[in-house]
Amino acid sequence: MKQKSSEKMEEKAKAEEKKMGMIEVWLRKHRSLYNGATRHPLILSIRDGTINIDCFKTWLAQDYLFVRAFVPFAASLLIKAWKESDESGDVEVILGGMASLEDEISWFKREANKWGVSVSDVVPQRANVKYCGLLESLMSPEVEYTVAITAFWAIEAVYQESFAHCIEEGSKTPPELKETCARWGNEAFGNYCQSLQKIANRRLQKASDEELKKAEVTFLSVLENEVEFWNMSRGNV
Ligand code: HMH
Repeated sequence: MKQKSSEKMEEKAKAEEKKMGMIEVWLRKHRSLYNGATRHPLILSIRDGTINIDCFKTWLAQDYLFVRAFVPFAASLLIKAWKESDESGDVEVILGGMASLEDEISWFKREANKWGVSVSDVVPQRANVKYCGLLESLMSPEVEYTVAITAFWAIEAVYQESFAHCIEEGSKTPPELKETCARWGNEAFGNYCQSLQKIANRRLQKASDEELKKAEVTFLSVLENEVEFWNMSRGNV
């Protein structure tokens, strides 16, 4: 009897969490890892103007390759939204994100050129290979839309929060890096991340316990990969 009532309480707590929004629950639960990804020493060094420009160039070159791998992941997510989503509006949000990626790739090429970095000669480093491997695993049709959209949101949100921090009042970001920071730190990109978060929350609310667990593990995996990606750019491989 007692067993049953504690099970019931657990069910009730889970339902409460879902109502609140799983993303908010996870952000609270995993705050230190999330801060590790969004307030990394590399980001802090951009913000306080002490950045070693070679680290920035490494990041730029490696992120160009990452974004190229991010495009097919976005495409796979679009297919999942079309097939599995309960709301047709999801497709427009994802399609909007994909459309910006074309511009982003052109921007990377221009920016690299400006810094004397040759994008055709970039060799992916270990952390990049690993992160792109995660993206590829998430492209599998066996990965549920709910899990994939959670990952997609997390990937975009980490950059949004990181770079927005570099252009806040009082930041000392070098002028030549401000455009980079504004790419992800701007308000429109922030709103886009909010839309993704809303979609993820809506899906997670309807998810089974098993799906929820998978989405949470994937979220953590994204955060760990983001930290390693920043570490790599700083040269500590
Ligand atoms: C490593 N994470 C990394 N690169 C990016 N460009 C983004 C997230 C955001 O798109």
